[in-house]
Amino acid sequence: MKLCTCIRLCLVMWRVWEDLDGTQAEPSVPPTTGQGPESVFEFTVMSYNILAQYLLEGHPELYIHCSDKVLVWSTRLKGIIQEIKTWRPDILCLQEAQEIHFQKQLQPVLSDLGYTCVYKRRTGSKTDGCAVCYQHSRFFQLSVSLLELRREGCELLDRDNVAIVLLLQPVTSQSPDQTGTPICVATTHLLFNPRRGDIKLAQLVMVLAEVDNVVRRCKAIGRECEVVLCGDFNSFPNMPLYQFIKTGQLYYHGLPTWMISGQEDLSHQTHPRRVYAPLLPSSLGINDNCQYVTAKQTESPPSGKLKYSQGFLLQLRYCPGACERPRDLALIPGVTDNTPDQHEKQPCTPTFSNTVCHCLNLSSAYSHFITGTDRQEVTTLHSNAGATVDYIFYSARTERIRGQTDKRLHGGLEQIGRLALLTEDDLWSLRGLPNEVFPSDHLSLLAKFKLRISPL
Ligand code: KL2
Repeated sequence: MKLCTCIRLCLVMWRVWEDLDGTQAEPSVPPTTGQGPESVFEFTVMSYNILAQYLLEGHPELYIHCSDKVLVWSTRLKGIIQEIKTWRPDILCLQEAQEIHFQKQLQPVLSDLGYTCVYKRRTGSKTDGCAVCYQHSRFFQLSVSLLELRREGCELLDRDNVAIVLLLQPVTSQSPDQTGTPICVATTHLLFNPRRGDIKLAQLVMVLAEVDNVVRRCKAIGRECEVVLCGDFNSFPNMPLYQFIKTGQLYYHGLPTWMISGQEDLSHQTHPRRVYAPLLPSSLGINDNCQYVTAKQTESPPSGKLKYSQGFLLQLRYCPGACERPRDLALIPGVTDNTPDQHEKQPCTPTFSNTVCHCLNLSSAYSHFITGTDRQEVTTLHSNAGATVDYIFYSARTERIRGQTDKRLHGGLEQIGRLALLTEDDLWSLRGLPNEVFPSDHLSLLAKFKLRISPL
């Protein structure tokens, strides 16, 4: 074996594949009658910021620890292709793909590997962008949205970031009458500026609104829809922007803008810039629930008529008062004692004003710690420090409770594996990033999911 191959193999071994199957046991209840047998569809998703060469060359101070050789584009290109070939993800989401390099060099190779690619360049003078590539033997593309996160006349949306939102239909061979739940795959690379979390949050709201729109279009035709949201969010774990994605709610009014992403600690500032409500002007047509406002919703009801809309009244149906059986109402099991189906509740209605919400129920494929330890993982590393800024979020399978006994897991994706990340120390022992093995200043993230497919 050639020495360089040997070194490569040894170093690739640093990243361990973790099987997570079996951690989410299905409660042992018989299937509801009427539902046929389920089959499963397994697929992998990679999110990878491949470091645009023009950005590398524009910020040499970030790569002073690197040998010249590992910074040459032709060398890095080979490494990036090798990384993709090693793991062959079913869905590949790229950030910082330089347009000319993507179109002339990466896409032809990806095409030969069986991928169909969608690319969106950043606006303005930026020459990199995002791409989503999927194995066309495994998915059928139902829709595509290419988003520009710059909007004229909106103070917080004045930067050149973009996003891609695809709706993919799994193609299954097991049985032709079984088509899997569609999967909405979204990727973005949010603004870098560590001081401007307000802009990152506004950009994220735009992406979530498009995802919500795709999900709702599916639901309108009676189909569930799963979500994978990944990319480089330029935000740290557990900081407000991250918490917003995971919990579905963020009270943002008054937050210092640096704190939203937590990328840099500016707590020493006595008069920090803060974000104030409303985050986005109503003219943008996106409400605090990260949903597009339809013309119908903005219309005010004719005067003297309907004071409360049907939508408003529907929101009240599960308020605590509405769920309590009045004392003099006879108990009819299953009717007057029923608590609402958790899934049917409307979790995306903001509890407070000055809050943004979404109802996508997202979990992170990574825990941000090396499994079983308290050592922090990182997804990127520059001359100064390592950090986690890249994520794969997915709509997780949740427990749906009907009455006291019937507990069933509902819809959602089950994560069944991931490629472990590394710690900052691990990466420094490999001479930092990029190096001979890892061709970008980010590591790839790779997660494997299982989708249960019921007959239509
Ligand atoms: O942090 V990044 O790298 O997600 O890996 O995203 C941005 C930064 C990317 C696109 O804007 O370019 C990098 N200092 C350090 N890195 C920078 C800077 C900067 N001033 N500006 C852009 N980037």
